[in-house]
Amino acid sequence: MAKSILGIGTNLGNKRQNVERALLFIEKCAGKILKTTEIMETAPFGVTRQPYFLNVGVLIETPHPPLMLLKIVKSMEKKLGRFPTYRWGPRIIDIDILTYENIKVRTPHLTIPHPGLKDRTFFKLIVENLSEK
Ligand code: PH2
Ligand code: MG
Ligand code: MG
Repeated sequence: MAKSILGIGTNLGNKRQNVERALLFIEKCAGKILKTTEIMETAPFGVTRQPYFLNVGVLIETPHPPLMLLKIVKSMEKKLGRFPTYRWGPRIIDIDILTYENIKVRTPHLTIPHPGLKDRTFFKLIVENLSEK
């Protein structure tokens, strides 16, 4: 079993419901939820002319290795109704793998720790809040 921190983001439709549904999917498909952060209202990063986001962090205990976890996350996003827009554009749901144990991963489709940790305050807050001291 491994611990991983996921970041959920949503800025389309019923955002609170999107978060609730994502948490149910995560518990069902990705691993046991150990802890979540508060739901944060955040200003859009990257492309600023779009609705504000709800972001929440989730610490899970998962049996799945990183690339398998990515596959599961992508399939959950699809089941939750995500459709393609553009880079940094609006989305019903986005589930990102922020950390996975202390492991570094670098493949064309997955980088861990998430590259956005460098410049997104809400990602930093999530990881600080959910990392065990
Ligand atoms: N995700 C993005 C782009 N911009 N802004 C906020 N506030 N929250 C996000 O989760 C977010 C974003 C691309 O994944
Ligand atoms: Mg993202
Ligand atoms: Mg994503």
